[in-house]
Amino acid sequence: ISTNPDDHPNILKSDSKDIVVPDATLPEIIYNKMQQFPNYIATESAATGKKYTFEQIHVKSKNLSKHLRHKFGLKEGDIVAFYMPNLPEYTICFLGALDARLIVTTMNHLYTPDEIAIQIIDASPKLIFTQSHLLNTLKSALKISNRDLPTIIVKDRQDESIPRDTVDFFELTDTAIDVPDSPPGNSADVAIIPYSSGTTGLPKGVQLCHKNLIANLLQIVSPDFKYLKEPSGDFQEITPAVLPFYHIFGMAMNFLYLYCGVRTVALAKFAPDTYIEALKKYRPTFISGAPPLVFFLTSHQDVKPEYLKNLRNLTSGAAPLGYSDEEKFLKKVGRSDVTIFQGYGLTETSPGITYFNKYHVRSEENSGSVGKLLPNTIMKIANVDDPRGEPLGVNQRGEILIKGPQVMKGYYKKPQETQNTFADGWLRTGDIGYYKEDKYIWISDRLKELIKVKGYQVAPAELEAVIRAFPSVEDAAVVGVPHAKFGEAPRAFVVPKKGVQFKPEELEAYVAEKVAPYKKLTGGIAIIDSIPKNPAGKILRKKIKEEFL
Ligand code: 4UW
Repeated sequence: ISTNPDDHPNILKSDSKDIVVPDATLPEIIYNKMQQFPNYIATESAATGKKYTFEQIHVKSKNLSKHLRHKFGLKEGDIVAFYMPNLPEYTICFLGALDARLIVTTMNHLYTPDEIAIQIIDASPKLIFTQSHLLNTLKSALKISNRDLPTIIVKDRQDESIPRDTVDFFELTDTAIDVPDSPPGNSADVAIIPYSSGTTGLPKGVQLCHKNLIANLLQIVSPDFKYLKEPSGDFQEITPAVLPFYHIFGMAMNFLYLYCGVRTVALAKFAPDTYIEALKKYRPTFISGAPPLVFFLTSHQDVKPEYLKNLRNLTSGAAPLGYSDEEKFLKKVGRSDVTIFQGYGLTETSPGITYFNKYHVRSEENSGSVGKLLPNTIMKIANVDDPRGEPLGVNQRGEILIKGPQVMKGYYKKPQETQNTFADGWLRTGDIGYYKEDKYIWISDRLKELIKVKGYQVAPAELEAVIRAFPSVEDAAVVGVPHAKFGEAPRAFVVPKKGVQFKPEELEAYVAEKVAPYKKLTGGIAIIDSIPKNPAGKILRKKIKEEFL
């Protein structure tokens, strides 16, 4: 009889054979693999057509790595920030910084100065990569945070001049310097710090180590789950990349594409015309996105089935996609040999936890399932009031807790929040779900506050702080409401100050100015008399939903 509590019969284990996670760094693993297909195109810009082969990515990121250490004097463990849209050069920045043993923190290029300042203050980066058109916003953010940062400009075009007091990215990548390589890194070093609000409160830095990222990459390409084919002869997978590289889903996909030799066409933002243009021009073999992208492909009349004639796989995640949505998409494509994969994960798990494996059979019965556990991953369904208690069994709903090599080290400089997120070594996901006899997993609800708009994170606590700063507001609470196009949208419940004339449109405009577009109050504003709270002052979001929605 086992004394290991993880051998409890209710604890779900992966169906798939364990993988071995090598003791290495992410760039070592990727550089090594890229040598198998050096002359294929690795990435290019949809807007300018600028292209890089895998060999060029290797050489340029190595040059960048050396300059970061020698020109800027950065040392292992220093943090650098990326504040830019999806660009082919993003990949060079990533590999270069990680090869130099630096830590990367990423910011959405749509962030406002306030949002950027919060992350700059928290992460204290030593240098930032950005583009000329974002410089004014960055300057405002630096003023708010009372800092100055060496700034590297990734130009859209080689002949563009760069602003004063900034450094030209291409000057660094295109000139070799004769200095030794960085000393070898450690797989337990932190590699990236993306931000996530986790189960509660404001966005926090999620420390993901090289070994976490390598584990998740190798879990996804393990024999039961691998779906991308490596280049050979005339064949190469090609994908339009609109999932933003700053967010864990787009970021991990980008690492996966490099590892599998995929030609990645970077789109700086999602606009229907340019996206459709890219489909028409490149005829992708692979598309990844959140459900709103699948709905777009299905319903937009200018997305012609012939643009999808080479499509072999589509992957959807970050929010639920039902069987009927899959059916409609396949009907639109007019072929049944397109495989749809769904996955579930979190920033805190690098991000993959579950995925459809290659034995998956689409059926009404497993509609809405997020698939099965990746190798080396175990899951416990816990009573929501007692995460340390006896694990629940088949078909019983509770909070999903995870253990695996992809689970984060912890939140950056937040020991208390880190402690609250783990229960006896298990990561608390804040999601409610269950599994069936055949080990298929469903996410049925969300225990945590997080709102997902088009798959992106909106933290109610962050919006509430913005709303409370509006002069006529006494108190506020934000919850997610269902939205036909976005999945969810934030709705504000507001208590106006006594005797003050309150105009919701003014608050809406005020918030829109302070936050990135996807965080706007697109779910509406409702005026109420008081915000339901518990005696400790915690907002009772469930009660708000029950009472007012
Ligand atoms: N169904 C329902 C889903 C699903 C979901 C996530 O912003 P984060 O921290 O991270 C993400 C990660 C997305 C992702 C990871 C791995 C993967 O394979 C894949 O698809 C192929 C997507 O979005 O938000 C994490 C939260 O997002 C919700 C859930 O609440 C989770 O805690 N979420 N995926 N398939 N809900």
